[in-house]
Amino acid sequence: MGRFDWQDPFALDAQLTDEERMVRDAARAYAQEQLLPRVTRAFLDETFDREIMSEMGQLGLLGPTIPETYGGAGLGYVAYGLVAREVEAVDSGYRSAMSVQSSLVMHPIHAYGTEEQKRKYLPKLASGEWVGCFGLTEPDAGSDPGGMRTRAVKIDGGYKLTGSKMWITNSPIADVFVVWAKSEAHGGGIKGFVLEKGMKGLSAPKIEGKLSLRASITGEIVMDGVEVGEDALLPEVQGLKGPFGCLNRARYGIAWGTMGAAEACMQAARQYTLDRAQFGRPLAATQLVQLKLANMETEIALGLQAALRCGRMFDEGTLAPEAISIIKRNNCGKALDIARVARDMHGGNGISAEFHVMRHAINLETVNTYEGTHDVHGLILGRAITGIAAF
Ligand code: TGC
Ligand code: FAD
Repeated sequence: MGRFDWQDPFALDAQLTDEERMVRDAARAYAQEQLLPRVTRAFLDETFDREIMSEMGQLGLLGPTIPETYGGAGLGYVAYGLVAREVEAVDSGYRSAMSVQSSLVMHPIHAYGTEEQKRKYLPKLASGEWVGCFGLTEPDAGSDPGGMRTRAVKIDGGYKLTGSKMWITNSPIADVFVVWAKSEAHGGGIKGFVLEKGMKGLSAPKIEGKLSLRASITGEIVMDGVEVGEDALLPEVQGLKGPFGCLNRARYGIAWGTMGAAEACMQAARQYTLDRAQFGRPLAATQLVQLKLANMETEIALGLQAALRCGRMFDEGTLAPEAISIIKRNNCGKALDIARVARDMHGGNGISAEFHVMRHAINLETVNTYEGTHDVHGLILGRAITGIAAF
């Protein structure tokens, strides 16, 4: 029989390649040494340090699955997931910035763009010289993006875009905007466009006063008759499968990332209850506390193993979107429960920024909602199980 390691109960480490372990260790060192020391201040002040994108770029954490020819690291999806886990162990907002750049901006340009678009945008996005954002959600179209109102109208030599996008990660600091619009010239079908900061009619006001994901910057995208050339169109995809192809990747990364946040909360709760004594003994010596830790341990072990399996299937080309819904939904929901319980186990200290657990819990409220809410992923699975769409 083997020896039980509570920090790695199913020997996840042994299921990784040397390269994957190396990437994980580099991401862990960066997250713990460079991100952790500044996150509390950033969260309290509601600021995102733009420098983080350049640092991540230098380490090869942006677009890690994009081929090296375009500035990416040419890694597999397990390595991508491992990076998300390490970054989100510090803060879901930092993982957000990274996921958007990699899966929602670099991926569509790589998968649906022209050779010129790839050469123009990908190396600068990979290095963090440019920041990207992804505009799908609108004020009146969230869970149902097919109801979007943004329109692209054909003009001489290009298109004119009008509409607005809401809740867009990174938009106020973005240089590059991947936006989705219904295009008359394409039979009203949804097409992707790459816009650039400074275009006439384009603005991206910041959304202030978020109580969650405060270390990530979020804004609107307002397009007031933005005129772009033909070269702004992503020619290789039409319809919702374009944005969904990007979301598949980001949702998969979130399944890993949320387990990183959950692990951080569990480790904090374990240490806190070992150190803190009440009624003459450590809190960790009580049955209730041990049961809570055992529940956390179980959900994290299962969630990570499922994410790893999906990563291997992603690399083999056999992963179905519905399987991603299982892990996105399960791992977000479980991480949110774990963070709330860890907050409770810290007692009064649990509400202090210094102990990190409440920041994770309130961040995970957003993560449970974006990229398809917990219930919408339930409905995606319900449709797959019954053959009936209940949206
Ligand atoms: P439906 O009829 O199901 O599908 C329309 C077309 O899309 C195809 N498709 C997919 N393709 C690839 N991957 C997937 N996961 C796909 N899901 C659907 C489908 O085959 C079809 O293709 P075709 O060729 O037949 O046209 O579309 P629906 O309108 O009924 O969709 C319903 C539903 C619930 C599945 C969908 O609307 C949904 O997923 N809603 C959630 C919206 C969402 O996730 N928004 C995310 C916005 S981005 C974001 O939150 C970024 S946060 C980033 C961060 O900071 O980390
Ligand atoms: P709604 O769709 O209005 O949902 C409200 C509630 O109704 C939810 O509980 C939902 O589960 C439920 N509901 C919806 N439909 C049904 C149904 N048919 N049956 C039962 N219940 C239903 N979007 C982007 O495009 N790009 C980004 O970068 C981005 N970043 C974000 C960052 C943050 C901080 C946040 C909060 C959001 C971000 N989003 C982004 C938007 C996000 O994807 C949406 O908020 C999400 O898809 C939900 O849409 P909604 O907010 O309009 O909620």
